[in-house]
Formats: sequence, structure tokens, C-alpha cells
Amino acid sequence: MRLSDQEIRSGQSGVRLSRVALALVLLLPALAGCSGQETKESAPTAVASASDRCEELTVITTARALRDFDILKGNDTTDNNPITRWARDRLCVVQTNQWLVADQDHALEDRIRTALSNNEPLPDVLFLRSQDLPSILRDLIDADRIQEMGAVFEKYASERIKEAYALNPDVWKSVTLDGSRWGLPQISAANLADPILWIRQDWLDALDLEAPATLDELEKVMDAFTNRDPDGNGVNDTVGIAVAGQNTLNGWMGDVSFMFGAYGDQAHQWNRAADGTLAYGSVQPSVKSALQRLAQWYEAGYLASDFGTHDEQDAAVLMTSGIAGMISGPGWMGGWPLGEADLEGAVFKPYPYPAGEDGRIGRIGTLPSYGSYLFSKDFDHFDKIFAYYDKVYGMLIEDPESDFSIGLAEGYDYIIVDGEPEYDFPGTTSTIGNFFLVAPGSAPSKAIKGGSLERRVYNGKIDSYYEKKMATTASRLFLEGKLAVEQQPNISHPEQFVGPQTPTMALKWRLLNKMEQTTFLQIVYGYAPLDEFDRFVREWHDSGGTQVTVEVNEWDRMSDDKKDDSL
Ligand SMILES: [Ca+2]
Repeated sequence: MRLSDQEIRSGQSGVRLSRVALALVLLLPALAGCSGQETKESAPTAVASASDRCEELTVITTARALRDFDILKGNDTTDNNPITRWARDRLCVVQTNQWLVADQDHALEDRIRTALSNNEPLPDVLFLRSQDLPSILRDLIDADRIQEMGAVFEKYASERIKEAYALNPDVWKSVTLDGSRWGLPQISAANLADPILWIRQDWLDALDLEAPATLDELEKVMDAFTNRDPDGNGVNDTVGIAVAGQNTLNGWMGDVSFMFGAYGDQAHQWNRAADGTLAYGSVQPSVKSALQRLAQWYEAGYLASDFGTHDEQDAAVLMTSGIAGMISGPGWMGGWPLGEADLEGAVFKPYPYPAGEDGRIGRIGTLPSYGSYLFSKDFDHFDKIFAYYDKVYGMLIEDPESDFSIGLAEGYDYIIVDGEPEYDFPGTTSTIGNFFLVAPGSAPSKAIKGGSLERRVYNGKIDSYYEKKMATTASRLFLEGKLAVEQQPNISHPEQFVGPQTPTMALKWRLLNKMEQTTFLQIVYGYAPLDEFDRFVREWHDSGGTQVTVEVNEWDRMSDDKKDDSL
């Protein structure tokens, strides 16, 4: 399965994410909405203390996966910080961490499996990211350790939360098994991970070239970037485009999804076929054509000679170190890493994708959900959970009445100067948002009036505190990248299989993936003839792929039935 924006959220490899990248990629804190001057006095500190208000306190346990960039200030701790204090004061909820794990190498998943095998109680609330959920959800259900959420959601969710899910019914698919909903999925920002084409504008200008509108024109630009010394140093030391080939050809930066999209099906994922069924992209004939063209690009020197060993960050480094002239990747790359590149004279510019021969354009899309909350079988304080959820959702839709209308926490993402919040100060961070017990992810785009926040701020609207925060912390290049994504709204093709691993997948998928990755790289490198693709397709089907396809479509029918019932 392809990596998602979640990989960035996980902070893997100790990558340093900039303030802007964090604020926007982490989503939750970034979407600390606020609008209207009338909310100035309603800072969280104004509420009465819990001992005054609460007849009783409800203790809710959770597990926290700590990232190395989760910053706590002063005397704050994982159990006592502005978010936990807010929960206590406003909701009479004491949130405690039954487990603390490092957010790396599936540590939380391992901890859950240990609890399952030792018959140890689970925390009341667990959060699993989209890429971790499929492998463990079925085991938790089979062990009868988590609650079915369909009726619970209907009973406790607020009207505006129900509306958000009605606008995004696909999010339920990630927790749906045999027609039941086994968790509460977050909603992801509709296009956060959707890629665009980043080009070195200064190289285009130096060589007197236009941005490409077709794949043929793209090849001409790549040829010039490779062979015409775009950096003017008299050395043949540049390539056309940075591609990350180590894990998948459609990774979270340095993807070639525009190439697959120009020919038809997205590789490395399940797509909706013309007959309505789900079909695995990598075994479709159009992928063979895309690989053929990639092999031509490789032979011509447009790709780095060792691109198959590059992960996403390696590919980005080709761009930020002045070796590559183009990279495909999400709009937020304008913040990090491109916006932080220390490269004299470099001008990065986001462009829409060029079209294939018949005008076809396509790219990968953003998963409907970042991850899901699962609730222990014995947990019964859903009134508290959904009250909490609704309050956090308020800030996501820029509710002026939200407790977080000016920001998440004073001293973290804002300070007060002369009675007004300031967002640009030394040590500003939005990672405190990771300490919410439950949070809905993002507001559905349709729930926000007046266009995306990025567009409003780009166009100079800085009225609400949230607009002010975005205008203060996001660079122009970041906003341009996000707008370039919006420019091609209908070309995204997200993964269509988001459910729990099927039985045959659990047994065979790792092997099938390996076979696929090896074959694709050998074809592009020119080590294997193009017809090796046909042998791969046969072997893929014979080695479990046919059965996996059957099971994936069984899941698809079940999750669609559920969706229809809810509407
Ligand atoms: Ca050169």
C-alpha cells in the first residue's frame, strides 16, 4: 500500500519539520479556527475551575504515541498540559495515558498485540492511523475487545458532527467489517496529500522555456534540464525530475502518479474499474505503457541513475540541493522542504500537471481518513467523548464560539500582546494539538463557507484570528502550492480499498508487493524487457492476487451496503 501523508505526521526518520509544515501537515492544530472580533474575551483561562463546576470527574484512559517533535513547555506533562486542563475544566473529563509509546516502528500496534495475548485491558480510547489500522482491526474485533459504533454514533453525535460525516460517508469504510462500524474515523482534508508539479522557474527562465502543458512538452523540458546545463556551472550535473523509487512509484513526495494518470490506472492501489468493481492498478495494461515511457526517461538520463534507492525525502533532497529541476509532490511542499531550501537563486513554482496524448490527466488522491478512534468493549462514557469531539470540531469549522477560537494554547501557538493574540514569536508550536483525547481531523471542505482558508488568506482576507494565524505562519509559496492543487480539482484518484486486511492479503500481500516493486524497477532500469510486465501479471494472479481481488470486492460490496443504509 502506498504511504500517505500520515507518514509525515508520524515524524519518521527524525525529519525536522518546519513550523509551517507542521502547522499545516499536522492539520489538527493548524485548523484551530477562529473568526470574528467578538470572541476576544473568551480565552480558555476564563472558565471556572473544575472543582467549582463538576459534580464528578470522569476518568478516560488512552494511549499516546509521542513524536519527537511533540513539545511541552514549562512544567507541562503528558498528563497535565493546556489540553488536559481544558478537558477537566470544560467537560469534567480527566484524560490519562494508560500507555505511552514512541511513535515509530508500529510501537502502538505491538503494544496492542501484547495486551491481546496477555488478556490485559485496553485503554478506553485508542487511535490508530490509517496505515496501521488494516492489519490489526480484524484481530481486535475477533477478540471481542472493541465496540461497534453505529448505534453509538447515532445516539451521541451532535447534529454538526453528523452533517460532517454525511458529507464524507467514505470515511466509514476504514472501520467497516461485515456491515458493522468498529470505530470512529477522523475526516481528512480533502486534498492535503494530492500532488502537483513543482518546477525550478529560474531554470525554465534561464533556458527560455515555458511550463509544459503536455507530456511531450514535459519531456522537452526534462531534456533541457538534463542536457543544457540549466544551472550554468559548465558541468553536466543535473537531472530532469526527482522520483522516489524505493518503496513505491507513488510515494508521498517524488511520485509519478501523473504518468500513470496520463495512461489510465493508478498503480500500487485499488481503483474503481469501468464495470464498478475494484481492480488492482498495477496489473492493468495501461501501467505497462506508463512503465515503458518511464524506462525511456531513465535511459535518456532524465531520472537520477539510482532513483530506485531513493525514498521520498531523498527525492526531495535532489530538488532542494539543485540537482533536479522538477518534482511531483503535495502542495504543502511549498512550506517544507522546498520553502526551507537553502539554494542560492532557486525559484520553485507549482504548476498543474501536463496532459497525456488524449488529454488525459490523473494523479493519486488523499485518503478519506487519517485514522480512527477505537473504543474498549467496556467503555460507556460516549456522552463525554462526543461532547469533546464536538468542541474540537468547532475550531475546525472556524466557529467563533469555540474555546480554541484564538488558538490552541497560550504560550504554544499564540501569545497575548496588548490584549491581542500574536502568532509569530520565538518557540511557537502547534503540536500541543496532539494531546487531544479525540479530535475529528479536518473540517469537510463543504462545511467551510467562503472557500478554503488558504485561498482566502492568499487573496488577502485576514479578518478572523484563524486567517491571521495562517497569514502569519504560512509562506506565500505554501499558499501557492495549495492553490495549484485546487486548480485541478477533478483529477485525483485516491486508494479505493481502505478496509481491514483481507485474509489472503494477510498471507500474501507482502510477497505480491515485493514482486511488483522488483518488476517495475527492473523494467524502468532496463534490466528486464517490457514484456516482463505480462509475466508479472500472470504470476501476481496465480500467487494470490486473484483471490485478494475477490475478497477486496466482497468488502467493497459490504461497505457500500452500509453506506447506502445510512443515507
Ligand atoms: Ca550544470
